[in-house]
Amino acid sequence: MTLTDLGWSHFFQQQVEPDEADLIPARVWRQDINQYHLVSADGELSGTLPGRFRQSALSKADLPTVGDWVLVSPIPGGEQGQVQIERLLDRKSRFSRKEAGDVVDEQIVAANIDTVFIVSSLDDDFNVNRLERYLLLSQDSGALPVIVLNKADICEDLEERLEALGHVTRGTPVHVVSAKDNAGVDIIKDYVGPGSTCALLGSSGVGKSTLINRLLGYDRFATGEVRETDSKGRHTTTFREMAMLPDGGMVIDTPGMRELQLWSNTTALEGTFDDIETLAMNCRFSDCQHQSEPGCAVKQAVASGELNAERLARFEKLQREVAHLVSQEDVAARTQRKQEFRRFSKLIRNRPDKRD
Ligand SMILES: Nc1nc2c(ncn2[C@@H]2O[C@H](COP(=O)(O)OP(=O)(O)OP(=O)(O)O)[C@@H](O)[C@H]2O)c(=O)[nH]1
Ligand SMILES: [Mg+2]
Ligand SMILES: [Zn+2]
Repeated sequence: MTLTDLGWSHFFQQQVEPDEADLIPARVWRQDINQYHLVSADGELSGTLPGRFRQSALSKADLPTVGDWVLVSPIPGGEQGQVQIERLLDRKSRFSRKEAGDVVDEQIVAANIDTVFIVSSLDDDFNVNRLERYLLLSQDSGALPVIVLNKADICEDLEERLEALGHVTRGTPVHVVSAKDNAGVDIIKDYVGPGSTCALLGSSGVGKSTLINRLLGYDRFATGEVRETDSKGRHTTTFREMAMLPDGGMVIDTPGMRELQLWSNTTALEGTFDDIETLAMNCRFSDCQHQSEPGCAVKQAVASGELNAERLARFEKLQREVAHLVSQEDVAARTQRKQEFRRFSKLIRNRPDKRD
């Protein structure tokens, strides 16, 4: 296997400094608690992360994750294939969300990906809002989003669902497949050539692992039945992992995400809702909130049927969420500054020349 087969390119090569020429480039295949499974041009490696990485990381996003390129060195006296991670190379793309729970931090779901397959199932779990949110998060990722609607074999109202989706896709390719019947699945291969990387994202139970097993041609990843009551999955996949496809290219399987909070800014909102932004340019007031202001072009478009009222409601909800996130980030930054100040003050106090 060559580095190019693994996705290496000029973008990564140019980051290698002259004094790093002895280091080995490797890609993060899987991450366990204390160990990174890596693949280099010479095969699999097992990497550890020196403590300095965690100490200097301002965010979890500064640590290597699945899909990342790192530079490693053999551990002197260590076993064959045991390496230490020396440096994380800049990412060419990344799909991020806000860390689940109350933590205000970015979680990178997949790094250095070319295509994001947003997988949804055509059963009771089908949810246009959720798909729209995935699309929004894809906007800033640097990867091409593609929607995959799985379980076509059990869908009775395909046309209706496609129509509902039409309001939010705005040019994103949509493919209907059935992993169970192995129907339409090959279309995914068209997006993934040698050296390129894709990731499958979506809720638990939509069939991500089943689809990947189809692409691989064997049952590599565990799959699990969905609940009968609401078609929701049981979180069968628990960690992210990369696999090599038979015809070249790589795929990342991910666990279904319970929470998909934005880690993003308003630019992504504007990109995804440019129809509303365009309408808003014709509002009488430039700071129109599209509530009850006179001369509101957005409200007018809703009244005339040109703009879907639910789409406007979702836009407003996401706008509030972004505003909330931005204020939370401010708080997090302030707390961090205070901590840093305290630490620094203590350092100064304890300096030998200051002691009396
Ligand atoms: N009817 C039908 N069932 C499918 C299809 N694809 C997958 N399934 C079933 O859906 C269930 C969930 O599939 P998984 O592949 O485990 O789903 P997942 O998205 O990987 O779920 P997590 O790992 O929990 O995130 C399994 O019982 C699959 O057999 C399909 O095309 N049609
Ligand atoms: Mg899975
Ligand atoms: Zn308005």
